[in-house]
Amino acid sequence: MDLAISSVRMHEPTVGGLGPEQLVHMYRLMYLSRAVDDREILLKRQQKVFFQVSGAGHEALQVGAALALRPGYDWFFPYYRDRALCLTLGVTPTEMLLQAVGASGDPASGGRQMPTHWSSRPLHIVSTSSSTTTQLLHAVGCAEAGRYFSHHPEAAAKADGDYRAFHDVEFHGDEVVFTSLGEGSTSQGEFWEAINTASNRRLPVVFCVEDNGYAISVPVEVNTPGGNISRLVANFPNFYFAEIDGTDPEASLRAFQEAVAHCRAGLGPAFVHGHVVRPYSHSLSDDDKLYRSSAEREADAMRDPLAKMQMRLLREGILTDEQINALEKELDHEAEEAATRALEDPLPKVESIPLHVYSEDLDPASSLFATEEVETPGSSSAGGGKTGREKGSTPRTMADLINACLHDEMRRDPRIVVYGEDVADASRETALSEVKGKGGVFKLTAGLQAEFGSERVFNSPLAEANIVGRAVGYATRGMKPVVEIQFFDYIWPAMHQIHNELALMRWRSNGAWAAPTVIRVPIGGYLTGGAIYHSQCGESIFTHIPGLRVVFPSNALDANGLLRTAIRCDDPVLFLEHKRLYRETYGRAPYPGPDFAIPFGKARIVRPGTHITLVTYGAIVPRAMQAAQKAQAQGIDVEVLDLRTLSPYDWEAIAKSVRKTSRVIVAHEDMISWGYGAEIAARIADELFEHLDAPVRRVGAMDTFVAYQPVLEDAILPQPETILKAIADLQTY
Ligand SMILES: Cc1ncc(C[n+]2csc(CCOP(=O)(O)OP(=O)(O)O)c2C)c(N)n1
Ligand SMILES: [Mg+2]
Repeated sequence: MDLAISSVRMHEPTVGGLGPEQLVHMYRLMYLSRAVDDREILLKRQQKVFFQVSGAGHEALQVGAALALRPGYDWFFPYYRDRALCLTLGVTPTEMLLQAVGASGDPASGGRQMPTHWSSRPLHIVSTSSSTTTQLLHAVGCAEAGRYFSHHPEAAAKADGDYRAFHDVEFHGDEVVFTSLGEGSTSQGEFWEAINTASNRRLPVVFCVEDNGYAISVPVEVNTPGGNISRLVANFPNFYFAEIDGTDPEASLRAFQEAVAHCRAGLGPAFVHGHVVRPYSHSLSDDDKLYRSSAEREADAMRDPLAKMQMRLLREGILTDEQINALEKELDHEAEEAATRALEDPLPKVESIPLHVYSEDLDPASSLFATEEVETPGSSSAGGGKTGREKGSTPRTMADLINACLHDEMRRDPRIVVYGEDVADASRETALSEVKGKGGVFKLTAGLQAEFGSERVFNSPLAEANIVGRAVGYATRGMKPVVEIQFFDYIWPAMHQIHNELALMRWRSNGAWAAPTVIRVPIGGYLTGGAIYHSQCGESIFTHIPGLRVVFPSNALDANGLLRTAIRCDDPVLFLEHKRLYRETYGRAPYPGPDFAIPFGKARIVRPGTHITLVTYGAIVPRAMQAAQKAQAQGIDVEVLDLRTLSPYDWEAIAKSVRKTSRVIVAHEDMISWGYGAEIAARIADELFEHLDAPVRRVGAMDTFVAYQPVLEDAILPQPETILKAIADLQTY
């Protein structure tokens, strides 16, 4: 009997009962998974491993799932309990233990992630985090990307000069995406956001709920009304549903084979709910004796899938006692050997820490993006030309030039999709022939759906985590999602995805995966009536996230050139668009043509001066200019520096100016305390102290939210007079 792990694949539907070879194969995988867990627990007790969470009790369900799928063909977004799943897919015990000991050879993360935080490019296991449920939306976006490529195979072609040069695309028309989670995690909103879109778009996603009855110490009935998630999801359209005994590998295999067949046939997603047990507590940091009765724990032990399967093999005469013992001994030895190899591996080098925070392949600050040129009015055709693609001389608004950039880039790059709330012209396509189209609440995406079709430009559900989570999935497949969050004030439901997933994907996978995405976000106040929930800033919260680029243009031309760089670059970018600047007279510019780009990290001297440096960005730029003009009348010559991008930012430009003027103000619209200016001011004080003739000053909003009544709004937000006063004070210091 051939017991090699890779020798028995069962992704084709099995007919009749499983044969002895298949049953032994499953037992082998289940036992090896447990043996690796036990070895890891031993290493943890010896303090050679620093965390342990096991897959014990879930093995049968997972082996059945993995055998129904095709590693390296289908796609996988598992969670931390999925050791038996990943083992069956082809992750080796050595690879698992390399991660557990934090070795440099850990192929999933190079010593950056806890054990069981899976990732394997060859097997199509996309890097997973510790956050429960975020992976489900990635699975949804991944399935959408697979479908998109199969409809548009030309989009898979590589291209030089942008992120595509570094993202190979693989796809199969009948590929399936697998994702899993615990029953407690079904309480997360993102679970419902994921099944919403999978159902609505009939996506080939298999959702697997591994129901062990507890979320750490919280029993299922506390998380799930009625105690059974299958009952709650039963009315979602297009799904295949199965609720099974997840301690029975044969039942599991059959359910997953049917689920996968449903998905491959294009009928929609599948939901397999397996009831499993958790014999080892939640993790080694937990002791379930603290909250579970002994009767309950004993009943669970009776359902241990390993013990059950062993009994079956004996009962059906498939293996003798001796054969089982020999097999288990062999597998224990395999786990032990794997541990020895893992412990021999060198530790990661401390110098490697900054690697893969951002793309190592494409630097958005590089000269590749320096096509910036000075426009000479009248030098080219008027108003952007009839096609809107020729350079023009008619000044256009920031809104126009952002919209023009989106049109240009979508024409150029078939991997771009645009979606968000209200961004389509009309979701009901039949209306398109008679209506003008919505194209975003600020009209920034107007005409994109009409030009590029509903497969590339569409409305999302009203759910911000859904928007960003799906983008992560799209981007890991090599697509370029350019999504919109309708207002900065409502970005917070997406914060978990931005902070823990989007920005971290590259670093946590040690460069194996990345999620280059553009999130466009209208931001800011000065709207007269915008009030608390339509005026927020808060950019420093995002510049505090390693891995994320943050851009904040102050005028139409910069917005056009920086958006182009954002779209072509290889990192996730938060692109902040000030609502007040969208249609202002200030900062209009002629259309600069379809290849105009501005590198990140290059400030612009908006106004040269010699007495005081004023570092700013966004809507403060025109206000600072007003203040600087008034200061000039008082004999103070202010140099105004527009940072344009906040992460990276142009330290050289700041330092050069401060060395010249010896006095500096950092001004922004956001609140002063803990704001973006605090970091810049601290660095100036730290590195340029000997060049300063006065303390570093900050100007910003009061430490409150923005009020509705214009009198209050005016007082809360910094005005040209506020800036002028700071200038005058600093000059006389
Ligand atoms: C978003 C988030 N909140 C809280 C946690 C901490 N946490 C880790 S596992 C867990 C319980 C998960 O229970 P369940 O979904 O049933 O999965 P199980 O561990 O039982 O397989 C919690 C609360 C987390 N990792 N992520
Ligand atoms: Mg659970």
